[in-house]
Amino acid sequence: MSGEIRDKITGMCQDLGIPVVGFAPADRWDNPPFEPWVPEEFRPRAIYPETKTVIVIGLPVSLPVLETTPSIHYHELYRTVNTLLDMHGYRVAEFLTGIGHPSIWIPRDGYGSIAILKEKPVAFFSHRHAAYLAGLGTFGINNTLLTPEFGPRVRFASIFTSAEIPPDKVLEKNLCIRCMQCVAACPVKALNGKDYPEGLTEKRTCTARSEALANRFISPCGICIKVCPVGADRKRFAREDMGIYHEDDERFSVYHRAWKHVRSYGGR
Ligand code: B12
Repeated sequence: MSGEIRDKITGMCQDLGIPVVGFAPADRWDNPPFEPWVPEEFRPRAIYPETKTVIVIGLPVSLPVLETTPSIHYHELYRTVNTLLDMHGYRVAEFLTGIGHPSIWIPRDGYGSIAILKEKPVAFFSHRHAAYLAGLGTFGINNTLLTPEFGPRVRFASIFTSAEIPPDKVLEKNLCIRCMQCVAACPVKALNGKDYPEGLTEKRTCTARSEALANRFISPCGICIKVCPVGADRKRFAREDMGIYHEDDERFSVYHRAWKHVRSYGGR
């Protein structure tokens, strides 16, 4: 068990500007914390048998940009964060392989097109479950993983490594406050207000909305993560008053005008 490797990876993440990183032993997948759990063939050791530890990295989704959704601005942020996640994941894996611990990067998404998702709405590996087991957060009513720093406004990628690395503890306190703002705000009513995994999004409806927005170059949707009150980022951006998302709240009309402007350009 190498604390030295852990220090090297956390140092590397700091240098790369990755604010969220966690470590989970691969055997944690074999003790389901809830049901239904990730099926066997979706677990790290089934995918890469050498895996001893899964490293999960996370990059934040900037709240003021997300607030413009659906827009070209959020679309571009999403693409940029995705590219960085994949690049960083690749680099961490190659670094570990180079120092004698064979490792592989797992892409942040893992699907070719929305049309494919409509047929089969799952990827070969779930980063949310990995992030949960690496102690980075807990599941919310909105079906995403909420973190203390960024609430659900963080995207993940994972690295499977043959190195044994001291793990993080799974978070015990549920971060979701069950305020149901995500349920109320979902434009296609894809959330049913139950806890994960019973509250799983109506995947087809959610995917259909994503497809409609993609055809207009303004995907993804992201409204369920925009309205979540959890996360220290809200305070950082002075966004603790949720009245800001009520278009008829005059106090925030300057923001509403700004979002309307951004939404009017660059997409259809
Ligand atoms: C497919 C997908 C979508 C689809 C379908 C969404 C959906 N509701 O499932 C679309 C394109 C619509 C979508 C939308 C969004 N997504 Co998305 N998406 C994914 C993706 C690529 C795969 C998810 C997956 O397949 N997991 C694997 C299965 C095992 O998990 P599961 O579906 O929860 O399955 C459970 C149950 O169904 C049950 N189960 C019971 N029987 C069976 C049988 C089988 C065969 C399986 C597999 C499971 C199963 O067991 C499982 C465990 O509990 C992941 C990236 C990734 N590779 O992880 C991102 C990901 C989940 N998405 C993300 C985000 C942020 C979003 C959006 C907010 C859009 C956005 N970026 O603004 C919305 C949120 C929608 C929502 N509220 O759920 C983030 C979440 C980050 C976070 N903080 O949690 C991820 C992790 C991407 C990333 N790299 O960060 N997404």
